[in-house]
Amino acid sequence: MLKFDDEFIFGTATSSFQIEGATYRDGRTPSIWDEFCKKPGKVRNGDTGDVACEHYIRYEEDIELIKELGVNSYRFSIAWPRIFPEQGVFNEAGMAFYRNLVIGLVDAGIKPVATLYHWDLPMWAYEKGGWLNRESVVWFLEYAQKCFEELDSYVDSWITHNEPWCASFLSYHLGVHAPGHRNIEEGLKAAHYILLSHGKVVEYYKNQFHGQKPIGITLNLAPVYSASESFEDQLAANNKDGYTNRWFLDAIFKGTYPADMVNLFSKQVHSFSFIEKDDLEVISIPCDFFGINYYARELVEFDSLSPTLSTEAYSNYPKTGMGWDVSPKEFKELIYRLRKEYTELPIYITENGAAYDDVLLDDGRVHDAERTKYLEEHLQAIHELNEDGQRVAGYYLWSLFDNFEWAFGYEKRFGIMYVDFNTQKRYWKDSARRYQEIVSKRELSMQISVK
Ligand code: IFM
Repeated sequence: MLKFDDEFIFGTATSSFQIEGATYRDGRTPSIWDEFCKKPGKVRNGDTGDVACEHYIRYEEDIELIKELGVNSYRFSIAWPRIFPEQGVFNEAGMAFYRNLVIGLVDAGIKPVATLYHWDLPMWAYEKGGWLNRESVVWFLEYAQKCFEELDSYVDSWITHNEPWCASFLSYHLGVHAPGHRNIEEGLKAAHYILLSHGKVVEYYKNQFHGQKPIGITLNLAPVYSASESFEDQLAANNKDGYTNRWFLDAIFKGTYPADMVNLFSKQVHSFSFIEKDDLEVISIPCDFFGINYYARELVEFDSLSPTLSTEAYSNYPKTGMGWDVSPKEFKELIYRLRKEYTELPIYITENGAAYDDVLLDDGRVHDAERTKYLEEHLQAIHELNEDGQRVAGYYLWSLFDNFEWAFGYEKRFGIMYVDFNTQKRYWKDSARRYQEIVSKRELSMQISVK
């Protein structure tokens, strides 16, 4: 019987663009994702966020669902273009939605965790250079200040950025996410300004706003392993780790960028002058907790043609519907490493979950045994980590609903609630029932059968 103590937070997570829909309601203006969706070939099936899960109009019934699930906390994100549809123009109607949401959550006994940026950069900001313009730090601070002013009394904790790696490298270097640029120097610049905006916001919140709620950042981390013990494959693993993990971890926890990666990037980057004196001091300002989104390990081998000299290697692990390795053991190794090399802060797993090809049966059931197993295995890993004193303070299952999975559109289903996108009806998958059971008993007994 694996028991979770009373302080452990069980939660579930979503993000604004992925579930809200109503992209033109109440004064919202387009984000980079609205525009990206319109570009042929960028998002599967030409899917858009226009309707998504209609959470913007169904949020009250969704709060009921979260309440029935029984979790302690709900993590959501705020859509910047709803709050500032134009530069410097505050939109009360957009803010009212989030105020109603957090009040509804608090009334239902659910702790709201608000993420300020989960990738829906307003188009007006993009048109002024987006995250490649150092001014973006000022725009983001202005937006954050307004969110603190309006919502701080209801919100339980704040997350500045979700997965800066995706918002920078995946978006400005690899071109997979909006705005779809392919330039390594831009990737580094965007990462730097995003991290700087994080630091500035935390500094403001703690020193000027005197906010009392915990504030932190969420990184997506993937422990990287070498496909063989060859010198070349190990070099590949080192570089991939630098690109995915250390570039962000070192900046946030050590106030520096890893020298080996600066050397590697300098082959293609003409100038690092965008990194100004004192920036890294701001970026590494102490936070109150550290958020980690964990999905899978990475196995790599040498590839002389890649900028990091690495490419994905064949792995015989079981896979999720994204083709990602199911790897709870490596998740534990990641946490041990973070404790050893980076931080003593409370760690929250702010996302963890899996996409599978779910089938909605005529009786309204979805038998997602693989997702249920994935959930159990990762919760078991957390339990083991905590038994060993690693202090993982909470777990947010990704995701509450099937939703807009970025470049994959609605094709990949991560939800524990199945969403029929034709009717917008939500159905409890078996994994949702299982999570409900675990949360209510605060224990994980592998013998408990799935209802
Ligand atoms: O859906 C995303 C989420 O927006 C950020 N973290 C990873 C999830 C699954 O890909």
